[in-house]
Amino acid sequence: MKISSVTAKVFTHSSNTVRDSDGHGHPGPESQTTSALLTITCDDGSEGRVICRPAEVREALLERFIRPNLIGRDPMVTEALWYRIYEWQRLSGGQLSDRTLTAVDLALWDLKGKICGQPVWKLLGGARPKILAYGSTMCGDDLANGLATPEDYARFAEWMVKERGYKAVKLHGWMPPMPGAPSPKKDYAACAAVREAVGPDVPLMLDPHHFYSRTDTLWLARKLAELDFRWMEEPMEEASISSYKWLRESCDLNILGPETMTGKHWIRAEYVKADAVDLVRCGVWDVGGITPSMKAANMAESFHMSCEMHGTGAGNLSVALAIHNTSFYERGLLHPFIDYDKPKEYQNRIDDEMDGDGYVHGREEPGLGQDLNLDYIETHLV
Ligand code: XYH
Ligand code: MG
Repeated sequence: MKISSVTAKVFTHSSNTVRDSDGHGHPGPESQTTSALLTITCDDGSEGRVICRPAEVREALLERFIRPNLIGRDPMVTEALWYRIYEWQRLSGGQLSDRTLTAVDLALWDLKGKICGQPVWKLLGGARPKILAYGSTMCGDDLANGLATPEDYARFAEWMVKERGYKAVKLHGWMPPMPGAPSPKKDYAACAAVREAVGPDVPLMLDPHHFYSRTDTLWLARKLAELDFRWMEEPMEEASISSYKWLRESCDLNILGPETMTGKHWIRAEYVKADAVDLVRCGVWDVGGITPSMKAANMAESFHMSCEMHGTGAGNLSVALAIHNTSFYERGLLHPFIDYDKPKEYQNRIDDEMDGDGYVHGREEPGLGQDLNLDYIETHLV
């Protein structure tokens, strides 16, 4: 069996999320946007698929960097295929991004699952058939009854826990360009209001402004420790490993990371070696796919550390179900104005349906577990 084609189809669909100038998502008026369906096909007709951003799989990238490494190759050798493409990143002039590598790796794992007749989470080892999710809020905003005040956060967290069944909650604080952001004191006020609303036993986490100073970060970390928060992530530029080592040694709060720092599983090993974090952070779209995510997670396990997956979707869920050393699946981003459980037009089902007890289950269908509406995609091509 050999890989015979690699194609990307761009299609339109509606969205109710807008991005602010810093890239953070917020609720917005329904608008049209585009996504891409990457498909890797074998000579026996097997297909691996993933939804991604059009720019990540534009034709020039596929032709120059992806097809030369995949066409004619055995689809089962995901480790070899990942490495070949990864090594071409170095001299790609920055064109071959980790996100492009991720899209290819996820489509290859979907393909492997289809060929083997198994869900990817089981092929990876299947540590658990279901996992508790935490509700991960959108960043703060200035929308009336949205996430504009500490009381808004408290009310939404109470709904998440008491009505929707989440067993943990993570706040994204207010970030620029929101008025009054960044503000450690505002972040703390939201966290204190949420702790008051949900009680002392619900695990809470904070993902604040990502460019605080050491002193602002330490003040916030110490206040969150008083509220018995489970972790704080990415409060400072992650290129400064020594700042995270200093923070960890200066406070009692668990520090999670790195999330967005380049370097795949290698940089996560350096963070652990430097004693710069208490919990490792990894997301398939941050490190180049499932293949490197498993390496990061297994490294963390060797140090008895948790590896908490960043972001939602079938790829992150597959890894979270596959490994022992993780506690929650990040489900979101959530907002009072958005029905997260409603499938997008190109989905028959969302990737991460959650039951009333707060669990997201691994699916038994072969592949990543995406349930795509291919007819919709074919009839809405750009
Ligand atoms: O919008 O800055 C942000 C969030 O931090 C986003 O990057 C992401 O959802 C995240 O960090 N989740 O943990
Ligand atoms: Mg984060």
